[in-house]
Amino acid sequence: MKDQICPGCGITLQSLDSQAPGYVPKNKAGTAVVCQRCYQIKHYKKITGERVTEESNHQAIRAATSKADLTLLVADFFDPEGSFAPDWAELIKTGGGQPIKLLVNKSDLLPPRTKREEIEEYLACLWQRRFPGISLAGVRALSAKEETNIAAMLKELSGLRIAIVGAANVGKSSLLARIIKENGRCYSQKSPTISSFPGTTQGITRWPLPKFKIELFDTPGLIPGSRIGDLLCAECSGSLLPERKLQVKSWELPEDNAVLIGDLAGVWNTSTAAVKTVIFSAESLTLHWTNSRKAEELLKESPQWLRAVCARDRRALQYTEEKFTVKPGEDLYISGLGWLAVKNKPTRFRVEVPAGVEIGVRPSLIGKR
Ligand SMILES: Nc1nc2c(ncn2[C@@H]2O[C@H](COP(=O)(O)OP(=O)(O)OP(=O)(O)O)[C@@H](O)[C@H]2O)c(=O)[nH]1
Ligand SMILES: [Mg+2]
Ligand SMILES: [Zn+2]
Ligand SMILES: [Zn+2]
Repeated sequence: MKDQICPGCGITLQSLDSQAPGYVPKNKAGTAVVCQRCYQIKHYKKITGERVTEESNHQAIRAATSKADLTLLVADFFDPEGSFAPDWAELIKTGGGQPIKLLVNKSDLLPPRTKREEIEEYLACLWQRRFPGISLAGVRALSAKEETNIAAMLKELSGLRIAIVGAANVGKSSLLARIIKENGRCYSQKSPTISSFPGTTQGITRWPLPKFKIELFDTPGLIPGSRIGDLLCAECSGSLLPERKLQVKSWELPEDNAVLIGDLAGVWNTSTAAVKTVIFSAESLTLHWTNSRKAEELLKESPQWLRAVCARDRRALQYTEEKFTVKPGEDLYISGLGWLAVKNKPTRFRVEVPAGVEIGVRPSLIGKR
């Protein structure tokens, strides 16, 4: 079994340590299709064992991009900031100067009428700000889940070896699975492991696809550490991913009132007037509007009906407070959780979020700028 790779996640298989990555029971060795971890994910939707280190992820990405002619960097439109951690610049810049294309995934979640071009333009601008000096050879918004025209996209990549890289959970393996499906039957026994747990892919897997005359490398996802999910256990992190169209809720929020985003964050209107707000978040989160004092209490008490994560994760979160003024045409974003836009006038907000989560004000991601 020496140097045998799990086709689901790319880890080197071993039968010596059941707790270490790549474990396959001895009696299954040789016949096992995937490692025990992939097996548990695929059949029981459970995650077991330790994750490989971030250093090992970096090594895998360096190895894959150095072998490839092109890098496809996958981003999640729902969390642009969490898709581009500024300290990845050195890693993303390929040694041989191979071109980099940006794919903005999960566009099936966009509210109706939002144009994909808007998202493409937005993420290309953010790219320039976060990775100055690293140019993009193209950007395209798509949905690994629902894309109907992958073949057209792949035509222009014919003849290339391509490394798929990006943050954990943006949908790299899902995109690969979509392409494999389109390629035809020869890979029906094998497919990359996909799950809502961050860190599903643990090493490099290689996929020659004769129909499209391309060879793809899937790689482990990077963990920026600044997304809300990065502070949670794998199950809770996955449960915060939006699965259907985003929840978009409008409120006339009076002064001294607040909106709670589950029991994970609170946004207080500290201006002297009411403001029309729009919140974009995953459909699974309870959004609750109440007065200032009640909001404080609820965020502290974290009642079951508001609860978004397990009690253990919730206890470990340390809260911090920041203040922002948000103008029409801007969003107040909380990485991995969603964002709030204001409609009629600039408004001051006080925000309580778990320390370590990136928050800030940006030009509106969706809607007129
Ligand atoms: N709505 C939607 N969900 C998607 C899409 N692509 C992937 N997902 C979901 O995103 C989650 C992560 O998908 P993966 O393909 O495992 O992501 P990954 O980038 O390979 O993650 P790692 O292997 O952990 O780095 C899963 O719950 C997928 O179902 C998409 O186009 N739309
Ligand atoms: Mg993956
Ligand atoms: Zn595996
Ligand atoms: Zn948890």
